[in-house]
Amino acid sequence: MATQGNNLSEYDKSRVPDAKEFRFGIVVAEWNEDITEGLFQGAFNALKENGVVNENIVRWNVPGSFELIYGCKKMQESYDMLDAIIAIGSVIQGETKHFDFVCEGVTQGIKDLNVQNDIPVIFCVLTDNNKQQSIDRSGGIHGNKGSEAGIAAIKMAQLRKDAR
Ligand code: DLZ
Repeated sequence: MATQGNNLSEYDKSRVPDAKEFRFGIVVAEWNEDITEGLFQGAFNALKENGVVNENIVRWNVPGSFELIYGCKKMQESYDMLDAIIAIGSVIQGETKHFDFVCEGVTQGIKDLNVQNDIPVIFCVLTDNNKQQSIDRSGGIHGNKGSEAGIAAIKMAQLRKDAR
């Protein structure tokens, strides 16, 4: 039997719904591109492994994590047939307070989109103290948070369908 474990990053992959009929959007921030591309690959692969076809995955890029809010909002409006959207970004602590403002803004912004609109938006934004922590979580020794976001998107797409 699969166990949850103490590590919250461990999703139970045995209970992922079949996703072959679902459609997903992925919005990717270009800031810290090496990290966000790793996250994108993790999310994309997780969707494909669970039956999603290429034609049912749409990707948009935005400049930085702060722009994920507007990008996801416009994607919700432009593609109302989507079942879930994944917002991918990487914010890394610098010498100024910009880190705090971007993290706060994107977190609240994505939260607002989930409250106000019907297509769930999955929060896949790394907020790390240094680049190594981001590398470790985007396909490194601590796995890939993009993969977890892909699984979360499928589960939320199923929840939305069941709740109708
Ligand atoms: C300006 C900025 C800084 C300093 N750091 C990051 C970061 O670590 N990760 C990220 O995704 N974006 C960063 N940005 C850019 C902002 O997200 C945004 O693109 C600009 O403030 C313009 O709105």
